[in-house]
Order: sequence, then C-alpha cells, then structure tokens
Amino acid sequence: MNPDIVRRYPGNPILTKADIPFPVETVHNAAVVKHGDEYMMLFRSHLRTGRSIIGLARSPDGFRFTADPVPFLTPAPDGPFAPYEEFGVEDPRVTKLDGEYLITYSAYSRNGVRIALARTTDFQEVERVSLITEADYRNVVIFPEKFDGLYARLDRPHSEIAPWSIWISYSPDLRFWGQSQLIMRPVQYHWDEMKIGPGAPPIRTDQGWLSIYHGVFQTMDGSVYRLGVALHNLQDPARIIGVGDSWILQPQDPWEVTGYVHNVVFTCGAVPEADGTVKIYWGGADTVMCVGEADIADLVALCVDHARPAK
Ligand code: BMA
Repeated sequence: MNPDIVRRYPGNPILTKADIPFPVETVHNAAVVKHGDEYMMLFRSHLRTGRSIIGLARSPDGFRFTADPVPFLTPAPDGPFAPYEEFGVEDPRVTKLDGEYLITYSAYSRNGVRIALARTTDFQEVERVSLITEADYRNVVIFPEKFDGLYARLDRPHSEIAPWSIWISYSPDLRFWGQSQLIMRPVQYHWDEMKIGPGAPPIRTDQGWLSIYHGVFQTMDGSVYRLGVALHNLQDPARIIGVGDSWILQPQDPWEVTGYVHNVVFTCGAVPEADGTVKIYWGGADTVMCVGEADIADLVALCVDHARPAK
C-alpha cells in the first residue's frame, strides 16, 4: 500500500483558534460540504468552560477558510432541545439531500450524549428538527440518497458488553429511526481494535459507498485515533463489500501528535471532487483543522484488494 494514500496539504493546519473572531480554545472535528461555489465548514470549538459550540467558516477553494463573526450553533437556551444540550454541541456532520443540508451533531447533557438533527438551506437560518437517538450515541452520518424510500444512517451506539461498532438504521421521515443492525466491528489486535465510529458521510462511487471511519487503538500512552475506509453496496448499504486492512491516516504532524488530546486524527467530513479526488478534513489532536487529498480510486482499491473482515 502507498503510505501516502492521503496527501497532506502543506499549509496545514488550515484553521486554528487564532483565526476565529470570537473566543475559542480549539477548532476541530469539522464537517465540510460544498454549497454552490463555496466550501462550508461547520467546526467544533471548545470554550473556556470546556464545553463546545459549532462555528461556520467559508472557503472558495477548500483550503483557505474564513470564519463567520458569530457562532453557527450554540446550546439551545430553552425548548425541547435545551435539557439535552446543556453541556455542549459537538462533532457536526453535514449531508446534502433533496436540496437541503442535514446536520447531525452530538448533544451533551447530564442525561448522556445523544444525536440531534438540524437542517438549513442557506447556512444562515438553521432549524432544529429532532433528537434522533436516545443516550448514548455519537457519530451519526446520513447517506446522501434514500434506499427504497427510506433515509439511511450509519450510527454508533455505546455498549458495556460489545466493542463500540458501526450500525445502520433507516427512517421514513428523518425523525423515527429503526431496522437497526450492526454491520462493522473492530478487529482484535488491529489498529482499530478498541472502537470504531462513522466519520464522514458516505461518498457514492461506481463500486459502492465509500465510508471514511475512525478507529482507536489503546496503548500504554493513551489511545491513538486513526482513519480507515470501508465500501458498502450501492443498493443495500448494510452489506459491506470490504474494509481496508490498513489505516489511511494516522497522527504524524506535530499538531496531530500533541494538543488538547494527543495522537488524534478525527474526521467529520470529506468532499469528493469532479477530478476523482476527495478532500478529507480532520481535526488534529482535538485542537486544529487539517485537510488532505486522496484519489477515490485508491481508497476503493484498498477496500477491495486489501480487505479485512467487516465483522
Ligand atoms: C472521541 C470524541 C471526539 C474526539 C476524540 C478524541 O470520543 O470525543 O470528539 O475527537 O474522542 O478525543
């Protein structure tokens, strides 16, 4: 395998707290999506309370981002979401579907962590739709197409019994989700053996849905977060064609190795381009935002030609 399957952008990190016009301590774990000619980045930032909010930055080219003057989404002050967001909103993902942008994010509170769904059409007005999981869930990504009339998502419940794994669920209306099944597990004594979770919303390719996920390995010096890839059947995304045996990205640059949480690369978004490349965005050490490029064909080939079992 090519060790540089993801080519890091030489200008990394592309967004840090110094670039944000309101006080934050970190800029990380951002969703990125193309809206017209602009790349929209919804990033997570820690405040000095230790709790997180979501900001918005825009870019003409996917590399140079400028943050809006005010946060995009902060914990709901009242209403049905408020009791579940009091500890912060984290790790957004964005999927464009039927002309609107569906935003999933982790809502933290004394009741645990669950996933909320919001929507926007213009990145100005944002409407909270529903809390779409109970506790404890993180890392929900919605597919950009429906399957037999149903929305589909990859999700990641927590369990005391089983290693944290990737599941799939379906919904007729984005509010009520079910038909859940486990489709991918960590592999023992492998780079993702401790836990895995969906990263970027899946990308359609000719060979299947490409999913970029994170995997965690426990060491004597804490956990290491890396990124890997899996390929799902186009018509039936619950069927996994292959999971790449090796990671595609691991902490390497100084701002990935050291920061708020050491040894973390964590993705919430990737943008496929017309030339067959994909821009992959990741948070470095829960502190800064980075980007790199890969050839989609290489990532697909890793899943097909160098696969490990999905479960
Ligand atoms: C996970 C989440 C992510 C974070 C990662 C590394 O459990 O909290 O937001 O990037 O840990 O700290």
